[in-house]
Amino acid sequence: MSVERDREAGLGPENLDPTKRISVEAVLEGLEDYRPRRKGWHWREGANTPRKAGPFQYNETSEPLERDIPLPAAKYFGGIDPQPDCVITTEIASGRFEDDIRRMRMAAWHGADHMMVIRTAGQSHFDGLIEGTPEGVGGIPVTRKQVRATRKALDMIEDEVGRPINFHSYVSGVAGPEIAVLFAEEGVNGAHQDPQYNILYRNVNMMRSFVDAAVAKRIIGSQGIAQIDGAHNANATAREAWKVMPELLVQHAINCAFSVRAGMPRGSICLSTVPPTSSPAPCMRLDLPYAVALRQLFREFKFRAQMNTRYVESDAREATVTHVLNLLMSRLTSADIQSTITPDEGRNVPWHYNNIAAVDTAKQALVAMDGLREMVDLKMDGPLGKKVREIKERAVLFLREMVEIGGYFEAVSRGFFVDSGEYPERNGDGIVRAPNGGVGAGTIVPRDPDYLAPVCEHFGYNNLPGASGGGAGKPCDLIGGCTLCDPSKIQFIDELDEEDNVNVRLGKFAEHRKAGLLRPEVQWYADGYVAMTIFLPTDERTAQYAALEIAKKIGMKDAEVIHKLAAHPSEGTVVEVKGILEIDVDPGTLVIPPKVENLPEDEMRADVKAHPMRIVAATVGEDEHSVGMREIIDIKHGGLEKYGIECHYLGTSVPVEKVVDAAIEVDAEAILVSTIITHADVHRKNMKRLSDLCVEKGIRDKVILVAGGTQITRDMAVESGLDGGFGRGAKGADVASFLIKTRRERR
Ligand code: Z98
Repeated sequence: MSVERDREAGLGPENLDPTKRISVEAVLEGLEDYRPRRKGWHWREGANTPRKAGPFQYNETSEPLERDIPLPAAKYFGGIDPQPDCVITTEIASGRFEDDIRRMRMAAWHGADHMMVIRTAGQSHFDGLIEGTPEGVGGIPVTRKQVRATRKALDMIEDEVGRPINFHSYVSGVAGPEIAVLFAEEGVNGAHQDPQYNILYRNVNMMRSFVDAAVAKRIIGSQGIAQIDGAHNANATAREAWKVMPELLVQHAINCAFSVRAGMPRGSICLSTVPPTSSPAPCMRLDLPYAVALRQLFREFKFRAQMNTRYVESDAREATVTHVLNLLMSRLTSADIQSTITPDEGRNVPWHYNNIAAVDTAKQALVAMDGLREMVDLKMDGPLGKKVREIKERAVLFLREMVEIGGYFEAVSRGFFVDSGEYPERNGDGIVRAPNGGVGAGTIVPRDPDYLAPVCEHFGYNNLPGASGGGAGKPCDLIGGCTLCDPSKIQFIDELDEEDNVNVRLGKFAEHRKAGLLRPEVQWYADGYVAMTIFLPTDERTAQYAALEIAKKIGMKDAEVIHKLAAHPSEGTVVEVKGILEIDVDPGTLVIPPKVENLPEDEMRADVKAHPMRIVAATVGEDEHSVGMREIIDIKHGGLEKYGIECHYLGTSVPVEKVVDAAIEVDAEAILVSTIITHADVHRKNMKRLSDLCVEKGIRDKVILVAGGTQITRDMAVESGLDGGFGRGAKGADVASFLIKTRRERR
């Protein structure tokens, strides 16, 4: 889309101001006429091109973002934010698109370019398209309004970060073809579609599911929408998840072959691969051969590396380790799309910051393993190669048996799939569906002689003369254009429920927003949720109830334990509690001290090298505290010595006079005193004494005077006649930066 059209559409970088939250009202304005500005999937630009970022060389990155939030440690490397070569997914299921788009914006800044929205209602349970965004029983379905608003917001966000962003949702259930058309019309870029999913997990009639899939896949494929299959669900559902490896290959094969036959380009077909197991299982022995077998068999297709969710528990640390091990698998084999579902899956806290944490985990691990495959080879002539072959053989035998007994439908009716035995072993606990049963059974009818497909891109034939693609024109010429060819024909129906719609939801907190109040939130604006980590010196069960009692005492509503971990059966337990705190803070009433920016580290070092600096330091008065001052000085912990400052440490309980004399003796440029004890205002007296003495001895103009201590503030030190003061949390870098800046000002 051209810049001019961007502007006409009210878009462009100027439309989103990084210092302000996205305006949902602006997104909703003119939504009825909004058209997606591009269709189809977008892979990252410039992958496989060697590039530099800061001091480093990378071989598996893509084009950098224009606006981003780098990993925390980036500050040591010039603030670089290298973007891995593969697309990074974040999965959102808050149910409210007006809040989802805010989370998408945050995730995009951290490096996600695949926003997967799964609605809170099983979409496959709807028999047709739903208008509005009702929150009724069963959760929220997908609707045109939320899809369009989300795509519009993403158009704004991608301008802001400088990278196209893929929007993704799910095409399933007997409304699948209608949803596929909706997604094609509205510029959705990726979709799950797998007829086996409907059959096994949603009990849709098997024939109906495949007929619908042909139609949906053809439409998805025609728009360049990327498709993700559903094989990973077998792993997530199976009792012993690692035993379904042969079946996973079979499920991928069925969906790939069917998709190609339905007219989908191979490059749009993504396998949803999942490392089948998790530690403490020896997962590399199983996950790596599985990943290799899959990539060998399905070379021509794309890989979406899902992370293992089957064994995700409530421990965010454990889930993150699983995620990182899965990312290692992605780097050792390949991934075109990297999923980042955790660490929230196991404890139902799909919150803003968990999405961000997982995106950062993927970015961090993938960038860390840049070039791994150039350095290590997978050794195929040992246990790896043997296991790869074994998995493939089991899968081929599975397929062969399926064909021998009469095909896929027969196999499903005999419970071949999601059986907990490792094929050819069977435990008889697979999912059984009857060929003539399930939702939509008996609904397949031959097309009428005068059948005309509702949109041009359609599986199979249109029976009207000139409509089957035989003539020069398009089938929809007969009806003056379909909605894919002429988007002005799309009917936009606004929300029908007067009480349950986005405007009502926004209205509830309109005053709150206007007043600029701040209330904690995790997924919806001002939802009030917070999480609290508590350690209690008792057993797990007592700790759980004690934690809830603490939550009650601090006024937390709806408190719930979301995680607990015994440190020892009786010594202690860690408990995480979530609950609601309806506390508002007016930022206008906050006293926020001005932010002091330290000089860059290199600049400090260069300054001290060019103009050597010497200081004396001591804990003054009758004060034996030494640790704080020594931490400020010590090179190991980033103290003054790190920047080349020569430090003369005089010890503790040093009289102020002695400190000043020492400064004169060594010709110090600064005197640093630590004063922790505050009894009878002794800290203020010591600071004042230091200043007075320096004046008396005629060195006040030559020395920078600094005090530190837990109770010291800058203002207090200045009031006492010193130049600077540092309190709790101060670091050597803060003091070094202050000294160098002050010296420059005096020069
Ligand atoms: C994922 N975290 O894959 P309902 N079709 C397929 C699916 O896998 C799913 C749906 C449809 C997982 C999310 N997968 C689970 C092939 C869901 C959606 O019933 O329409 O909501 O199912 O990203």
